[in-house]
Amino acid sequence: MRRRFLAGPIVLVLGAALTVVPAVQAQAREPAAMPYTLWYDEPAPDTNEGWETRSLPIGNGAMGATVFGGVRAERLQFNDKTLWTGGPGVADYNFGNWDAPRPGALEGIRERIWKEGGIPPEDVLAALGLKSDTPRQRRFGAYQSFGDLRLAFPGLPEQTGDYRRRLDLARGVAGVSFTAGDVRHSREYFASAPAGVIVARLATDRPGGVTFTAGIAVPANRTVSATAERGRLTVKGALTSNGMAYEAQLRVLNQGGSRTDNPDGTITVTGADSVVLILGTGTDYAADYPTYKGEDPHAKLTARVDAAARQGYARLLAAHRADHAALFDRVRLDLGGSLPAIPTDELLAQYGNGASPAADRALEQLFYQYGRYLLIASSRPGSLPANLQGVWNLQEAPPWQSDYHLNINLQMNYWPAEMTNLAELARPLHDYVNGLREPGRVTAKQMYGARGWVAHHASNIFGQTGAWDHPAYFFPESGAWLSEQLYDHYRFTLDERFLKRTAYPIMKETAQFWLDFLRTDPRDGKLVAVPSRSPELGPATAGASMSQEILFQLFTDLREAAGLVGDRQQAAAAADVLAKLDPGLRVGRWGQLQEWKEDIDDPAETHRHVSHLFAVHPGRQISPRTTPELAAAAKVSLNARTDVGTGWSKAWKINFWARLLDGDRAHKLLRDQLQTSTLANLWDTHPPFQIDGNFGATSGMTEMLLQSHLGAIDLLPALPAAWAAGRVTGLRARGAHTVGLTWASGRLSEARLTSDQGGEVKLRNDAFRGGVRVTAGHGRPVAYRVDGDTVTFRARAGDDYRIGVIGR
Ligand code: FUC
Repeated sequence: MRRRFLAGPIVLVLGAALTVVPAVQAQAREPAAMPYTLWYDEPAPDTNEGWETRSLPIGNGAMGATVFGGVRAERLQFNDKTLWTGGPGVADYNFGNWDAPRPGALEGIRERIWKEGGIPPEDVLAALGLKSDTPRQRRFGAYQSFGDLRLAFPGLPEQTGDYRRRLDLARGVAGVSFTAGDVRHSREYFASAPAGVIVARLATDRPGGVTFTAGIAVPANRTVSATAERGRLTVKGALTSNGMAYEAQLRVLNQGGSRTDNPDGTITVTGADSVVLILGTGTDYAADYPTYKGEDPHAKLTARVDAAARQGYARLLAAHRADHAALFDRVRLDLGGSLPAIPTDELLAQYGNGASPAADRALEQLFYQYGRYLLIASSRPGSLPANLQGVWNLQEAPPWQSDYHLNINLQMNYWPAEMTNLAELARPLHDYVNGLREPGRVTAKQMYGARGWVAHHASNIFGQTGAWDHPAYFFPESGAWLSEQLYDHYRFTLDERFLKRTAYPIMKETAQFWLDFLRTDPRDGKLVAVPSRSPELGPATAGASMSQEILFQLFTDLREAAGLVGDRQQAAAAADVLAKLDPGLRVGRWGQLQEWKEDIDDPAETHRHVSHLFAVHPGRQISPRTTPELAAAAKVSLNARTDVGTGWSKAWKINFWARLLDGDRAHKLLRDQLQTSTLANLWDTHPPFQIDGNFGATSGMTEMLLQSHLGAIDLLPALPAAWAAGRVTGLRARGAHTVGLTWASGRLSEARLTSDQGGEVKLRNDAFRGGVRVTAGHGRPVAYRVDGDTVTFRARAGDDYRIGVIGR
């Protein structure tokens, strides 16, 4: 175990480390009527690996917890997204910037690149003055585990019957139940966004059956004091790294029995009928440059925990369920799946073995909704965005700091948000990007002598916008990529206020940086990024394809957005850049889409980043519908890269193949991801656990069913043979439309559409060639036009339209 727990003031009564539970009885199978439930017939082992592969996550955006489900020793490892080491609390924190400005430092590099074409990326770092920076980790910091809520039930037997541990995605509730002797025990856990706390209820079907001791253990990298007073357990202190103050409070509310505050800071309940636990956390972090420090968390935390305690369990649960369902229930997906009565780990293990296509479809449906569930649990307005592990982290030194990687990973986390009808959950991303501008201006000026703002390949919660010392990581394009995502939020929602106040100012300032950073390539007179790299591969060059594609998108979006907000000057300036900008699209000597401006792609390269296909997804420059030759080249590149890859890489490839309109190949990648990059708790694994692959897969599955990036709304654009019949409701399309689809025998039967704001709608599907009928709700006749595989009509805001395929 890497973690150490403080002995000191917290002495835990933990009972047996892990209860061995007999295999599930055949008669005690889970009812098949819970299509969105992950369930298991044993607890997660109380180890790091058990946490990663088997614990079950709950979260309310700001806080998260994972449920192990031990019978005699229950463990809820919990997190608060603001608890980080590093940052301004560390004396020499510098936001990743230089200590002294070095404008012009890159000019020599640029000269060399013009002459040599490509140079070792290490040379760029040397010119930037970045040496191998051991303090980096210390300054940059890492996301932390807050601690573990441990519940010890020493009176329970080793042997239990009918054990279940489950996570109900639709209700947003995790649970553990079993029989000990002839007493039925049940535990329920949820993370409430409205109440801002994690709630548990422990009960038995016999009065007086609940006896346990609760304690909170925290990692050793902080000071700690733990006290128990009148059923309130308080654990507080400060991180050694940066002095960040933290506090957790647990209220223990027993019905019946007795409760004792122990001098060691634990609380014992004896013989209660039921007990409600309310857990809250806080830190003195504030998303506020440059100190990132706010007030001590104690007062607000106490108020929050007490307010929740006053509500009582029934009201807390009802409010949570209503809040959760209002998001989760927006999308239904039926691929013809039918859940067999086997635990989820067995379902996963059997997936794709040919025995039960209906079980495979059920797992796919579950995995799809799990991506949505995880976003609901890890990204709520007012909290930081979902990081590399969402909101869940166990370690002091988590993989890649469990940070915000900006060269694909953070972006991928939010791919499903708009299209799966969770647009408001992207607000933490918008706020985060907005918050990078202020530190990013300093970085732009110090490192490049440029206006605007810049961030590089990874950031923390303390405004790190400077470059990292690693040669793989030179990526000033992150802000431009994030701008594309902000503008896409507008395209999906048509929220003009958001465009004017948030997206447009950010896009404009991002573009300002690029106007200063771009250079004219003396070889052909085109504007290129230099130095420029294809994430995390190859030499430092001028105009690597991904850089150019991202910038093409930025200036294209900017031109359009400037038109919308009436900024004519900016629209003209963006048009001017676009006329000179190298769009980054070239077909190379082996028919591939070139990854660099020079034709140097190695056909044997299988690197997980397939960056030059940004133009296919999430970009819009390449599609079989608009640029068939480039799309064919993209396929050549993608095939050369093979289908292997880390979890997120496979997920991205689902999106690519969907955009390339090859449903069977997209489905093959989904299958690969489930079979080789998915853990028993359905978390994506890089390896190790990394949540982007979950979000990327949900996005990819949606892209198979609906696309709207090219103007028309493309219905079932990449339907695989395996999904011959199905139904989906509640998807969102750009233009602020909600779309439902029904299909059978691999062909669309009917589409339903409602439009928030109305306007012209153009739908595309091959089946329209055979005839179509458009009707509106309330029997209103609708004028429509069929043209090949498209049907066009004017929608009225709020009306419900049916687009039926004739002959179906
Ligand atoms: C990028 C990827 C790695 C990993 C890390 C968090 O650097 O290349 O595979 O996903 O981010």
